[in-house]
Amino acid sequence: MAKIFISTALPYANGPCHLGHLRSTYIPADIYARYNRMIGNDVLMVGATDEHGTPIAVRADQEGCEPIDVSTRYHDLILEDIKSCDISFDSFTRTTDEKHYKIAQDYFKYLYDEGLIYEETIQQLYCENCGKFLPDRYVEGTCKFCGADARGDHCEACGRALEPTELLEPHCLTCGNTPVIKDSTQYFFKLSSFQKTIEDYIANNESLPANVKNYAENWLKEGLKDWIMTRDMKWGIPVPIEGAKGKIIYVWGEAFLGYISSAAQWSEKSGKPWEEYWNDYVIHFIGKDIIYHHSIFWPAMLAGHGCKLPDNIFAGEFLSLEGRKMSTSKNWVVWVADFVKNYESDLLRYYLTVNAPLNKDTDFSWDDFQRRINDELADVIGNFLHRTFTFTHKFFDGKIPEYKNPSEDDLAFEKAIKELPDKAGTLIADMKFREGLVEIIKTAKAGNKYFNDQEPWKAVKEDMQKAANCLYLSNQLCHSLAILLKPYIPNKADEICEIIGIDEATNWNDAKEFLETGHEINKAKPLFKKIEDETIAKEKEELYKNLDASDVEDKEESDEDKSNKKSKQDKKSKKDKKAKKEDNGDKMDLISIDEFAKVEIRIGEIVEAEKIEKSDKLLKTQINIGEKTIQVVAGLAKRYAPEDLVGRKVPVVTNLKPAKLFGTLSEGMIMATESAALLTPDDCEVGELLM
Ligand code: B3M
Ligand code: ZN
Repeated sequence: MAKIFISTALPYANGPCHLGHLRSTYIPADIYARYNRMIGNDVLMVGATDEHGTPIAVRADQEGCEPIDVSTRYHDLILEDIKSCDISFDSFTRTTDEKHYKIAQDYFKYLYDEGLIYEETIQQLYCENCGKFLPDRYVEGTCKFCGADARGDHCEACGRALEPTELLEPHCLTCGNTPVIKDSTQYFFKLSSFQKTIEDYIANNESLPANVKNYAENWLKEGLKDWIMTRDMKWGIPVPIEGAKGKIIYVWGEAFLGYISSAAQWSEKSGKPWEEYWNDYVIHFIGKDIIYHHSIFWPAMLAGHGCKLPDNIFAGEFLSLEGRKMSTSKNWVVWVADFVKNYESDLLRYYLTVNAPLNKDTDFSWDDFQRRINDELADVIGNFLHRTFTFTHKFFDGKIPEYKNPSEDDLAFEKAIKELPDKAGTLIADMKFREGLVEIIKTAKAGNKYFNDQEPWKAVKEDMQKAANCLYLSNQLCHSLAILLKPYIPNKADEICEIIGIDEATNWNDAKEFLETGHEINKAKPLFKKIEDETIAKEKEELYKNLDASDVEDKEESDEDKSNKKSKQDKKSKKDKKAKKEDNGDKMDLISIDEFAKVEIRIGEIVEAEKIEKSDKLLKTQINIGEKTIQVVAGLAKRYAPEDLVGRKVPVVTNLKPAKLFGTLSEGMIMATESAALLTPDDCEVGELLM
């Protein structure tokens, strides 16, 4: 049994949580924590709010209140957000706690006494109009490295930590004046002396993910410079050195200690030493914008103190919203608190996990959210659970039937059920949370197919044992889902356990045990409600209200936008496209295998086809794609009569966003040539997935 110290980046207490916080940090950390507890590891998961720093002080200035008022308000809201999403912290504290002050000051003093922090008089920006120094966010200007607009402490565009004096064309945030340069004595951390230590740490740590490694290596190439650890301002933890009056520890010089102070508070209550967890295995979950701090500053501060360095740093990439960069100032954001008012938080946990691997930027779109919830949670998982439970009640008195003389199909399905816990578990342990979930969904899909193939509704009349075997195994998969879904969607998992009539899942390996014949289950109840089109339309209307015309024009384009736009332009005229091709020789835009892999193509069988009124090109078709039938509008009418199409097998793109064509819903696309000739995959099975 391992002891695992899990931390989540400390959000600044100057705003509530939005979907980005959940996606990059809290949800992955929670899945990892819950899974590890379920396999018997001893987990300590800690977090806190980061209450110091200029953003909070600036906000308090703007609101005419004290910084502690601002940070308390948001600490409380953040705590609510976290609870509402069932993030299973063992300790969630705040950096204005007394204990945090003490730990941070002792740490600083230790480094100072070791000679790793030294004093130096430097030039700082000073606003003569406001009569104060302008650290960090009190000043804005242009990043000298990349030319983007930047704040005094950090450039969002290139991700670098900055010194205010490194800004070009600086101006005071409070009054807009150009600051002057003035001498001030500050305390520096000898970061430069850790160059080799950090290089070795990054190079030799096998667990660090590629994004963290790459960023860190690039920065290390520039050579580490000593780092100012103090500020001339009021809001913060006083520098614990005589003669440093009026100075505070820079927020990044103490926020990391929040991991430790949160754990130390937990130790006080639990009586268990947090150090045992740190010294066994420690992993930090963060957003990608703070890789620099966690891969360089923090390990150096730890090394300076003779502490063990983090075993792993997991950095979630960014989430955009409806194809645009999220912006709290423009209200282009979905707040967690608003979301959970209307939807169960498990839906959000599901969507933000399954949407994309965490090491890739991705987008939250309301339509896609609806599609995934309806098509995957409701149609695949919900449907499988529901039909199994209702059938068991209808034909087997609510009891798990006897399993005898299994057929080949039964044996294959039994094998898939038995293999699932290890398959999904290995992926989660390997930080592949999405892939673990996809494996679970895939098995439920296979469950639906098995159920269809066995046709237990017929078998009860003709071959009772066949129906019994089908329901025996289907219930075993339901049991397994109740356990394996727990790290992902804990409430739903508990509800499934309740129906099956077992205790809430706490042990991952219970999913390998089968329920006994005769075990009685409770009545089914609907677990996943479909989200209506109108509901989504309303969400979009609310959100898009926040965009004004100028936003539309100077919209920051995400890659997805660009490619959407591009594909629209490309489709605009085939002539254009051809001309472009000739112009460029063969320089067409290439797509990566990853992009291509996003397209799901299945073999479908057209079961119905009819003309669409007022269109001479379009046909409305119903296509059986294995586990369900979808409606697809296809431009085949000029070449085929509807009756000629019925019974034909065709490749179908099955994961397109549904759209309306001539007022008719289309949930996929039949693949055909430019001249509307069908491709004929005669040798394939219906439902088969193309690789
Ligand atoms: N508060 C920045 C952020 O919220 C900072 C993280 C501190 S983690 C020790 O992204
Ligand atoms: Zn000023």
